[in-house]
Amino acid sequence: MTPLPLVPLPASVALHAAAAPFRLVAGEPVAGEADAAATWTRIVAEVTGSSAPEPASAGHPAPRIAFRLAHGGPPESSRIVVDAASVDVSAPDAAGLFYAAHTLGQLLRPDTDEDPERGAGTGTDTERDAGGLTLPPGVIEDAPRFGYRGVMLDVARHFAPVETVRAYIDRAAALKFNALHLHLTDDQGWRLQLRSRPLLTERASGTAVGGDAGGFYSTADFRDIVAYAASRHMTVVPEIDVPGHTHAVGLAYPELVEAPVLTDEIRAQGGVMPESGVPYEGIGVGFSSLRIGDEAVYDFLADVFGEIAGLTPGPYLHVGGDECHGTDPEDFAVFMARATRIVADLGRTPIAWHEAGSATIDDSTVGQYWGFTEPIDGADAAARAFVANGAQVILSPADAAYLDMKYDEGTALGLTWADGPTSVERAYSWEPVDVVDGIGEADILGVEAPLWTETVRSLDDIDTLAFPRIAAIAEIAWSPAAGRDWDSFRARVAGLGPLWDARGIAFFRSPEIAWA
Ligand code: TNX
Repeated sequence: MTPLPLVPLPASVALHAAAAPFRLVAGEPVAGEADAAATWTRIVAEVTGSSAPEPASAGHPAPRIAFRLAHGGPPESSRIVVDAASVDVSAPDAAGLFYAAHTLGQLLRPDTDEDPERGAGTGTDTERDAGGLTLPPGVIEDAPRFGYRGVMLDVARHFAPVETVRAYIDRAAALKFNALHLHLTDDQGWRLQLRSRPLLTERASGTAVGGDAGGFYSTADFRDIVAYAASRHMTVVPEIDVPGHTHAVGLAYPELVEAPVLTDEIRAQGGVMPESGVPYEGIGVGFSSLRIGDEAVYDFLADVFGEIAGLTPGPYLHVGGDECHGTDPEDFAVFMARATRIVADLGRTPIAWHEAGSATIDDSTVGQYWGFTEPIDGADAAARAFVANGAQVILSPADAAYLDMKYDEGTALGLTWADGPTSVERAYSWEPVDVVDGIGEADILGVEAPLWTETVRSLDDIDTLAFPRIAAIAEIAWSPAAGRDWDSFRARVAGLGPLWDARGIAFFRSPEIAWA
């Protein structure tokens, strides 16, 4: 039997196979929490392909579908009970109801009842099925494994307009991700307007990798993204990547940056050598640094992080700290200690890439591990340092969770540095507690799938690299470890093709999946 296309797999699914399904009726009213009811109405509209949700028509009896806030259960959890007569969803919070609505959305299927008496899919105006859709009867209980389930979008290598970010928020939230990490700055551009430092976007946002057009978010745009994310139960994690990845800062404030250091990696690329004061359009890393011994740099950080803290209510501010190949380790340690303390003093929790574990960072700093699923080069020791401080880690193993890797050698988009291409199976087949020795369940804040955009120029490009691997990471972040299985996953994700098509997602029809 074809399994239900549920991804991420809920904690428990008990279907009543022999019982009659619930048959949706177009425009029928939905009771309960308004936000979840609106989410549900929007999902039904997407699946039926109607541009606007059907208005509730007169003549309906009492609502048969309810989204209720009810005590009990961990945050974001829910209970769904479907029978022929009703759909009852209860949860302790609005996020739980929201995720349950998306679970139900994955379960909507065409009514296959051939009974001419019922006239499935046809009928009169008031009693017409909503596109002839049904929900299978049963009980689904759900709760997330990890509290932090992130996606990262690099808007520095290529800028993504607000509409694209909104679309990615919708896509990720539907898979129960609750954090959007925005990589807002890098060598190629500074993408967030700040009143305290206006030259950053005036002088350092105009271009992107390959000389493509740049762009930036006005503070109003950024607030819009934060609010839109909140409406989808996602928190925005802004990243200002320092002290490396800061060539663009030098276009605005040359006195704050060192001259580019030509690392072997940059030299090996040939051609695109970074030059002080000239926008960088290549994809090399590790050549730039803020001037670590200069007090003006810390005034800059206080301005930047202080202003961003005022623009976003989320608990986290990401300070970067990756790939400072040209920086002396002691200087790096001094810098990361001060940068994380500036964020902690703002009342926020700093996040840093795992390299910062080597420094005496603020104890509250969360580490983001981007080493491999089998750690090399001491990345595991760096990650353990955050836990030794009493903090947690976010796992983003590059050879599994990086959505910007090619699927196979033939993929047009993407990179291959993380131990070659990343198949869907590889993206799925890793277990968080098995990555770093000494880092167990309680030490893991969550899991994040970064999408770096050196090769990514559009929403279609994002879709092609992210889908279906983003669904694999969603399941690792959400579902109980015990129920996870590659063959089960590939069979379930196959059934999501029609829903993704209905949403306009340009997913990669990976040959690893027998698409419906
Ligand atoms: C490594 S992983 C980076 C990024 C690149 C990415 C490309 C990490 C913290 N830094 O600067 O964009 O590889 O896959």
